[in-house]
Amino acid sequence: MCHSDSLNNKLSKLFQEHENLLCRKNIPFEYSNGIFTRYKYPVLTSAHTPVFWRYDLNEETNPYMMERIGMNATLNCGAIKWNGKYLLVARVEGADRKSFFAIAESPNGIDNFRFWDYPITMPDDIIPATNIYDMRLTAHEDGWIYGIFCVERFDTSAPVGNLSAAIATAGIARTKDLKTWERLPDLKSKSQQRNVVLHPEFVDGKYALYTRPQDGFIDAGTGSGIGWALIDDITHAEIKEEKIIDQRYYHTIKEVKNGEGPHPIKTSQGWLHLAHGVRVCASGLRYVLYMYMTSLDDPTQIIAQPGGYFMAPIGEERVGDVSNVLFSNGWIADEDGTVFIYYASSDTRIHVATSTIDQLVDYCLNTPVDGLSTSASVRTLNKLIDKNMDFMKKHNIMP
Ligand code: BGC
Ligand code: BMA
Repeated sequence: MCHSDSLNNKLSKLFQEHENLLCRKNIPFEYSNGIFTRYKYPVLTSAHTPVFWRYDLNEETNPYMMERIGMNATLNCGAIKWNGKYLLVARVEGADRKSFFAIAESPNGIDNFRFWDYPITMPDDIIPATNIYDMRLTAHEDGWIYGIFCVERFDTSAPVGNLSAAIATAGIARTKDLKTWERLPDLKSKSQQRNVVLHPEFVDGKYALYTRPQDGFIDAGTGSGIGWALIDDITHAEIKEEKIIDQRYYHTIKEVKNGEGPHPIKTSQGWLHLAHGVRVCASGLRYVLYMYMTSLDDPTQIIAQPGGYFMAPIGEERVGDVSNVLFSNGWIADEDGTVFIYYASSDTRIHVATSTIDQLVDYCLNTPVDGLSTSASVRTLNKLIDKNMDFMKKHNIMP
């Protein structure tokens, strides 16, 4: 009796604490650079996963009421507005290092995210995957919602004893209700692929993919960057020709690797893109987010390239399982022009930042490009200072 009472107490405490976390109101940070607003709390953490995913609630089979299945992190989510709700397809990583996809839903996009009862049971391709992650969602004009994600398998050609060698491919699945997913064959490509994203519209009557060809599993290798490929048949997707539309440069935030984030947002002035850029430093790889725009007439042509990063990790965002990483593969453009940017920090938790389409377009069109050298950067800076000096003189403003 006494036992059950204390068990009931434990259970109700677990549920209560969980409920408190889920219902916690998020608070925008007052300080902002004018481009976007960050929020105080992450929108999803491993603690947001349902209590009944982690605990066996039955006292007879779990007398100590211990966690039976550990959840390690929630990260890199796809995002979509669906029946008036803000949905994230999160990459949930268990304590066993396997990732899977699970949907969390919020009424307002900034807090109150709650996981659906079951994760997504993703059907396997012919060769089962060891891991899947980082889904990009695209509600395509063909009427399906596609999820394209990274599929990782062991590289069976690796030398004996090398248990880290892997092969990355793009998995493709589609759905009409986000519950039942039809798995299509993985993308056929000459190189390994990660960060593959489906463009929402047909281009020349074909499906269009943003790609990221890579020589090895980690190494982006020769000449790569964000690529573009037209696909004849999405149910047997194959890259026949691929061209790089956003390349990497020496001594920039995307020197080592870059990859498309979520699919671009269509605006009256062009396609608005969010991507990640990687550079290498003594502490490892540093991942930041950057933006660019492409032309509505020809989505392979870049029309705006703001220099430097758009967002980089700050404060607690800097630390996690893979520190010094911001990664985004999901955003939602609302009917009123608000943009909810969902980004994960250090492969551990998911945050939101808000902005508007107008602000982001202004950011892209009016942030100076990276001149690729220190002299160019100082020239650009001096130009702005000169302009402001004139302005301050004219208006009698004392700094
Ligand atoms: C991890 C990914 C990572 C990739 C490359 C995978 O095994 O799950 O998070 O991006 O390796 O480092
Ligand atoms: C990658 C991505 C992400 C991850 C990042 C940092 O290559 O695909 O899954 O956030 O590495 O570990």
